[in-house]
Amino acid sequence: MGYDLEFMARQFRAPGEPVGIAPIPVGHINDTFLVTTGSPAAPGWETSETTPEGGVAARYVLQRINQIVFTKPVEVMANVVRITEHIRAKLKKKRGHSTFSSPADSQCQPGAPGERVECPLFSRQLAVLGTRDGAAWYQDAAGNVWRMYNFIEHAVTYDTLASAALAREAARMFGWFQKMLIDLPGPPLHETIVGFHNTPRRLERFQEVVRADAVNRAKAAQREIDFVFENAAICHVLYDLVRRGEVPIRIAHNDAKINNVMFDTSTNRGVCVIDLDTVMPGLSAYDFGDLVRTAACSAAEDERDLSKVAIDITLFDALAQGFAQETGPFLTPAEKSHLAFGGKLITFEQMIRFLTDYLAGDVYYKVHREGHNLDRTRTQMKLVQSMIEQEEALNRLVERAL
Ligand code: GN1
Ligand code: MG
Repeated sequence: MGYDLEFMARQFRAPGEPVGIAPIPVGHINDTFLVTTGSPAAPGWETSETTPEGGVAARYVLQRINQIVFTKPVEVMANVVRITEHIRAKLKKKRGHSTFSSPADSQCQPGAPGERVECPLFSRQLAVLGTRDGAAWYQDAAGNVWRMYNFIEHAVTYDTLASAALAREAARMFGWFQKMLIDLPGPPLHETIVGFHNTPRRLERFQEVVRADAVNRAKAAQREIDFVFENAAICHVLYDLVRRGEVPIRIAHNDAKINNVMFDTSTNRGVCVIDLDTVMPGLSAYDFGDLVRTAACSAAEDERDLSKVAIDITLFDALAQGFAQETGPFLTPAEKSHLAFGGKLITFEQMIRFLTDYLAGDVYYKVHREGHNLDRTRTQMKLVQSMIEQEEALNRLVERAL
């Protein structure tokens, strides 16, 4: 990579001097770094508001936006600023508080280990720290676009879940997120990735890649390729409903995978939703669907032992309840009756995306081993099969939850 990370960090209005910068190896798309600053009490941007520590902000998230994926990073940032400011402003009005115990390993001096700390709710949401020139992002000489967020302290993400209580809370958070954005003023958000959940189009692209078989991998994935063609009808259902105006388009997260929600380390309560680059017009079912894909099964997205991969009814039920708690009051009947279907759709779409990338030679997702995208494809396929087998039960659980 070879970026001058310290230079990048210095472009932003984080109070204090950067004293440590380390990669955070999460996400398949952007490059993410944790920036620690010294002399944290230096006067700076909104310090007392953005951190639970009352003005001693010390950790920040620095990201380089992947511009192969997000070709219009400026539009991404315009969306992100509107979204984060709207949510924070709404929470500020509510004046809610979040209480947690200060963990022993905290670098942010929120108090002695174990001490109860209280902070305003809005301060534990993502906020964009502008540059010293007042812009929301920084463009380096090579054209890379960088941004900085506050680091949400005393909170964790999970790549997989095994507890129904956490599943419920995760789904409640993504439901809450849709609710918070229902009254976002102004024009529609930019479509940061055009056709992101356009499943018919994803299917067409898949067909092209299979036909081209550019890196000669189709043979190794024949069973998976056949499965996609046999189940291709899944791709058209929601798309057709939207076209006929039968399901409303609203602001959705569109990447509601389980590790995009943060939980408080001491209470396990949901704190905030992160990874906002794909927040744009979408369907409620996309978010519920991505939750089902990533949280209704306790195996990892790239688990090789497929006997561990199946929809767990207890986790699914918890997701349905959590999501219904926040969205039940505003979803239309057509949205409600397609929530469970969203799980199958998004998982099938993800299977198509991983398989497309495998066949194209791993050009989109970061891969960490040979055949990584094919392993991911197989878990998604197994999940779709599991959802097809249990379809009636899943629909009933959503109905009951709503
Ligand atoms: C990517 O960046 P990350 O890991 O949160 C991807 C999602 C996929 C997901 C699969 C912009 O999300 O759409 O569902 O990987 N994001 C983009 O794990 O393509
Ligand atoms: Mg992410």
